[in-house]
Amino acid sequence: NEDSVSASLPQPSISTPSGESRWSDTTPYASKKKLQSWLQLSNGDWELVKIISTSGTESVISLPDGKVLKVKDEDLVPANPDILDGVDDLMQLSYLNEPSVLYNLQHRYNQNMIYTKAGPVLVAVNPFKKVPLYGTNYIEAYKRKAIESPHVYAITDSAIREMIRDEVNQSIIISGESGAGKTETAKIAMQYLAALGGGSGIEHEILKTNPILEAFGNGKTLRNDNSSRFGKLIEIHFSETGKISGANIQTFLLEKSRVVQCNEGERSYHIFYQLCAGAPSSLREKLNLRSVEDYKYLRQSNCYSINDVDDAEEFRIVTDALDVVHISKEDQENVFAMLAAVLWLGNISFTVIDNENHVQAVEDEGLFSTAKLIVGKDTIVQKLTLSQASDARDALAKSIYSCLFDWLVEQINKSLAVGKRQTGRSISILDIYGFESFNRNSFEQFCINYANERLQQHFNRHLFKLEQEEYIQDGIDWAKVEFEDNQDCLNLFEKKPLGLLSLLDEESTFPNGTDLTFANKLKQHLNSNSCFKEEREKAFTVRHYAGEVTYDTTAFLEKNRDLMHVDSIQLLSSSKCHLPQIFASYMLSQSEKPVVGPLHKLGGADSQKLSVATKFKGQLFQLMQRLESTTPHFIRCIKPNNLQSPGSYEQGLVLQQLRCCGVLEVVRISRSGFPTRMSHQKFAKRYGFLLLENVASQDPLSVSVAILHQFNILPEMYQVGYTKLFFRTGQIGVLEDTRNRTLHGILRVQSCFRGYQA
Ligand code: AOV
Ligand code: MG
Repeated sequence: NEDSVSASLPQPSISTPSGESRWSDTTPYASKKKLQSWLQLSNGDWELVKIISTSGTESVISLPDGKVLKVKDEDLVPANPDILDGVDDLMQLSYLNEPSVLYNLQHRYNQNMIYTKAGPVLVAVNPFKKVPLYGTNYIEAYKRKAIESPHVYAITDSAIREMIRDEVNQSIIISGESGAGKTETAKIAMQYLAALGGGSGIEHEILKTNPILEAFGNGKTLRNDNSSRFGKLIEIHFSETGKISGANIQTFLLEKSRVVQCNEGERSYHIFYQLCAGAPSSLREKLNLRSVEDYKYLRQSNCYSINDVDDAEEFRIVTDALDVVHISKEDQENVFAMLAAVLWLGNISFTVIDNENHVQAVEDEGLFSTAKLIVGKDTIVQKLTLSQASDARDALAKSIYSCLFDWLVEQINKSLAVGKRQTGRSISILDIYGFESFNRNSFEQFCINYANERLQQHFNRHLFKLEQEEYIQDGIDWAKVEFEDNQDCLNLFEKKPLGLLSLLDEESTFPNGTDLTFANKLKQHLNSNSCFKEEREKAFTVRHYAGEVTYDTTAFLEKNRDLMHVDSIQLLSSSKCHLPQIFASYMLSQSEKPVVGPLHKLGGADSQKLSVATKFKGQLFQLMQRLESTTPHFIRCIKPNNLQSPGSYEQGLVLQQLRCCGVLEVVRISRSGFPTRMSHQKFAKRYGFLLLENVASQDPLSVSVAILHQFNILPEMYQVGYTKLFFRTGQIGVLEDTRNRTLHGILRVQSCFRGYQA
C-alpha cells in the first residue's frame, strides 16, 4: 500500500496480545470484574456498556439505559477503568483506541478542559465560548509551573525554555481545519510571550498586529465567521536577557478574489464593513462613504453583519492599533481612501455600445472599456467586451487590495523591527488558513489545501519519520508503527512535468488554454495517480490527507496568471496620492513585461511574471526550510461541531480530524519510543562512579552496560544503540536520583570522616 509508510520504531520486549505497549493493562480482558467496554451504535457513536457475562466469542452486555443485549466480542472495544477518566495525556490511557481517545477528550471538554496532550502534541478542542483559562493569573501560574495541566501557555513556556537551554530557535506550529481555533490559539501563545515583556512597549505593539491583520485579512466564510484568508508566520526576537526585542511578520498568499466576489452568506474582508460602519463623519464626507448596501462588491453575498460583532466598534479598535504600530494618521487616511476606491471601482458598470458586445463605462471617462496592447513597437487600442471590461476592473480592485495588504504588513514590520541588537534567537508562530472543503471549491481552496498538505508533511516528518530514522541509524530494535504518509498527495501537486502545479502553469501559458483544456489535461496525465480522481467536465478530485475535495477549474487559469492591464498600472502611477504610485511600481516589479492585452495571447507566453501557484509553492518551500531550522512544538486544533456553537461534541467529526492528523499514532509512537537519549561516553562518565567494580580500563559501552546491570534497569526500559543509549520516559530520572543520593552520601561520609579525624 503506497498510502502509508511503515515507521519502524523500537518495541518494548513485553507486549500484550492486543499489541499495545506494556503500559496496557495486561490482565486478560475477559477475566476482570465489572468490565466496561465500548460498543459502536448504528449511528457510528460509541456507547459505554457493562459486560455481564462472556462466553469467549459472545458477551451479554447492559446499555446505560438498562437494556441487556448479546453481542459478538469482536464488536466490543476495551474501555479504560474509571480512574483514567479524563487523563491529561492520552499516553496515560491503558487502552489506546479510538473510542477511548474520543471519550477522554469529550470528558475533559465537558468540564472546559479544552487542552489535552497526545504525547508531544497539544490537542485543543474549540470551546466556541469564553473559557476561564486565560489572563495574567494563569500566565503567572504557568511561569511558576504552579499549574501542570496542558495549555498553550505550557507549550509556549517550554518553547522559551528550550530556546534558552539549547540555544536553538523554536517554532509553534498550529494546524487544524478551518474554524478549529488556530488563530485564537496563536493569539494565546503571543499573549504568553508578550508577558515576558520587552522594552519600549514592543510587546504591546506585537499584540496589536492581530486586530489589524484580522481586519484586513479575515472575513466571514461558511466555515468560520472570522476566517483567515492568508497565512501568517510571526517571528518574535529575543534579547540576551530573554526579553522581546522585536518581531517580523511574513504573510502568504492572500485570497484576493474575495474582494470582488464572495459566496452567498459570506463576507468580504472585515475592514470594508468596519470602515462603512465606523468612520467618523469627517472621514465619511471626505471619502464620500456610503453604507455597505450601496456597494456592489459588498452586496452580492447578501450578508452584511456577523452575530455578536459590532463593526463600528471594531473600526475604533483597528484605528487604535494602527496608531500603536506607528502608522501615521495621514497614512491611515490614505489606506481608507484606497479601500473606498476599491468599493467605488466595484460600482463601475458598463453598457454595450455595438453589436460586437463592445462596451463603455456607464458614468466614467472610459477607462476599462478599451485596452492598450503593445505589439512590437506599435500600440494598439482595442475595445473590450463586457466580460473583458469587468475582468479588467476586478483585476485592478484585487491588485489594489492585495498591494494595500502587503504595504500594511511592510509598515508594521518596520515598526516591529525596533530592537536591532538581537541575539539571533527567536520563536516563530505559524497560523495559516485551515483545510477547506465547500460544495464548490476553486483555485483558492486548491492553494489553501496544498499548503495544508505541506504542513502535514512537516508534522509527519518530525513526529514519525525523523524519530524512526534516529533509531534505525543507531541500529536498535524497532517495530512498525504505521501512519498515513501524504507524500503521494504532495507528489501529485509538485511532480514535474506531470503534476497539478506544472500542468496548471503549462496550460496558463498556452495561448489557447482554457479551464476545460486544463481539466482534460489533468485527466489525461494524472488518472493513474491514487490521489487523483477524474470528475465530469471541468472538475477533478484530490484525495487529501484530510479528505476528498472536488475542485471546479473555472477561472483557474486566469487566477493563476493574475495579469494586469498596462493601462491599469499606468492609471495607478498617474495618481497624485503616494499609495497608488507605490502599488504601481510594486506591480511593475512583479513582471518585466507587464504588457498584457485583454486577450491573454500576447501577455502569456513571453511574460516573465511567475504564476501565482509557482510563487506560492516557492514561498511554502522557503517556509518549510525556515521551520526545519527550528525545534517544532505542535498544536492540533479540533473543531467539535460545524455549527460554531458551544457544548456540542460530534464524535464522528472529531474522530475524522483525529484520524487524519494521526493523533493516535503519535501517542502510540511516543509510548513505544525511547525519548531520552545519551551517548555512551556521557552516560559512562555521568554514572560510572556508581559502579562497585573497577572499570577504569573499560570502554564507555562496557561501562554503560555494567551500570545498567548493576542498577537493574529492566531490559524493556532501554535500548543500546551504536553510539547512544535510548531510555523510556522517566528512566533517566531513576538513575539521576541514585546519583544524587550517592553524591550526598559520599559528602556525608566525607564529613563524618573529617569529624572522626578531628
Ligand atoms: P481558525 O483560525 O482555525 O480558522 P479561529 O481561531 O478563527 O479558527 O476560531 C474560530 C472561532 O472559534 C473563533 O472566532 C472563536 O469564536 C472560537 N474559538 C477558537 N478558539 C477559542 C478559544 N480558545 N476560546 C474561545 N473561543 C475560541 V481559518 O482561519 O477559517 O482556518 O482560515
Ligand atoms: Mg484563522
